[in-house]
Amino acid sequence: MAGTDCIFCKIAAGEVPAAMVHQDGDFVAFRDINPQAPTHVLVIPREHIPTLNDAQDPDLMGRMLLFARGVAEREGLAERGYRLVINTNAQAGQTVFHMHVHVLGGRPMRWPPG
Ligand code: DGP
Repeated sequence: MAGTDCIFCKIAAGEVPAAMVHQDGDFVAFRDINPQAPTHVLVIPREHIPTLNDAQDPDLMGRMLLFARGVAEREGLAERGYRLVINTNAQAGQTVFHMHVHVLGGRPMRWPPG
């Protein structure tokens, strides 16, 4: 069920515009409004799952990971390298409570992340 007033549910439904990258029946990929790297794409499940802590379906989560990998491939990042990030809850900096995978690439990444 869609989260009422969830911005990412609205993007998935086409009710709020976003720079779409790729989508299928289960997932949507669009460009982050506040990019932190030359390529910064968000991958979301169409299903409203607030955080990774709420995820139940291992098949859906596995396919989301492979979908994100496919986005990295489409963006030409696979060989150079890219980073997938799932911020979960406040201390990790999650601000939108519809779980999402950040696909970041196009510049060298530091470790550890801040
Ligand atoms: P996080 O901090 O992990 O919850 O990341 C949320 C990201 O979502 C953040 O990088 C900015 C992005 N974002 C928030 N609102 C919108 C929006 O309306 N459109 C797009 N494209 N990105 C958004």
